Amino acid sequence: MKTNIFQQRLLALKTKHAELLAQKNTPLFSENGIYQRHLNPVLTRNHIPLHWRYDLNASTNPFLMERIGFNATFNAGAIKFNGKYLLAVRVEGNDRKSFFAIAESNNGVDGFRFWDKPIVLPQTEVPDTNVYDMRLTQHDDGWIYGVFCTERKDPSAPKGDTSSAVAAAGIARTKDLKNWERMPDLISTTGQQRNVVLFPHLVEGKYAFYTRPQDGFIDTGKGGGIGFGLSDTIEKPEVKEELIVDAKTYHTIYEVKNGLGPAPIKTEKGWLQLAHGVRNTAAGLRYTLYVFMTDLEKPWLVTHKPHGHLIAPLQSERLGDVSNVVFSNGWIADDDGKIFLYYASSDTRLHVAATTVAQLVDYCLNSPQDRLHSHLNVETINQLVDANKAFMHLLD
Ligand code: M1P
Repeated sequence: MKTNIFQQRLLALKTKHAELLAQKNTPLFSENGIYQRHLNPVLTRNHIPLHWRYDLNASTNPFLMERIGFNATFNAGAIKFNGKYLLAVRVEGNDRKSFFAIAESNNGVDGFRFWDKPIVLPQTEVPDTNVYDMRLTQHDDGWIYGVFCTERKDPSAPKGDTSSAVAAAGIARTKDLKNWERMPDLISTTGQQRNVVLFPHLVEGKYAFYTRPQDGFIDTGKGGGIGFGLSDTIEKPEVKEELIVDAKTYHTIYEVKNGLGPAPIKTEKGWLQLAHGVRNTAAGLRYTLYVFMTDLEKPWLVTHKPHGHLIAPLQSERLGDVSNVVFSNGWIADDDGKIFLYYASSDTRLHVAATTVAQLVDYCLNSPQDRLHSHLNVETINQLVDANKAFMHLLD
């Protein structure tokens, strides 16, 4: 009887899992013409390998029940490696702990499969309680760096406070994405750090980091904004000074906070940068994604910044563990100019949007800026309306 249950469930689980992994993705019509969403998420918790979840021994698991449950697959770093599209996925267990696991696809839009085991991340002297949101950078020094958030309980929290935490930038490096060497956490003098990204080149002979200084674990306080700082070495990473590249600003989509997404993409016109902006609403925080461009020689100087968000949570993306959130820390630029932008929705599952370097550069160069006041933004709309007078027949 029990063997029967085991066998029936095994067949059903294998069939459903194989169907999910074989699911093809389709680009959707793009109303804005800037990027194409895709029909299916590229990764959900159901993509997680069965051998991570089930004890497959019929004598110790006669009902073939899940022994280890997983809650979400989201916020992934991304890199093209040996011709494959690889994601360093934030996998979150039912126990709330996140870890990293590599998933691989041949085409970047479907067929993502996790490697055999999650990444084994070496620890520093003070072990991480939780790790998340790894940004991958192929650095000129030959290493692939993963910079991520490491979170630990705040040692100065008063007795009974079981929530206060300290966030810092953890750093690990690899040559094959399988074996990782841990470096010390980044030292900075500007409080807590999440959303830290390593720039791919040395700047003034130093390792360059985009940072996100903030006073507390949740509150940005006086801090906030996307920062930029230099470290003499990567073996003892420390930024002593941080310039603010893109500040949080009143009545914008990044009023409460913002943070850089993946490492920037180099183009002839400048560095393409992807970031998230956060604003408050009666329904809680709303996270959207925006793009801007920085100077080629001075990657801390913003040269172009289209108004508002590029991607906001839409339809079913709006629902999940942390609703009304899109977040990205990974994109891949192919040699032919295609860009696959991986974004997670509501801290639950991972999607892909496809675009090109040419489209995002055009978007940055030719979209109006947010002039920070309604009446000025109306002026901008009316300038377009007036310029379009000669072309109105096209809409007949
Ligand atoms: O829940 C939304 C996001 O919140 C944090 O981002 P930030 O530090 O910018 O507020 C992170 O925990 C991120 O992983 C999460 O998606």
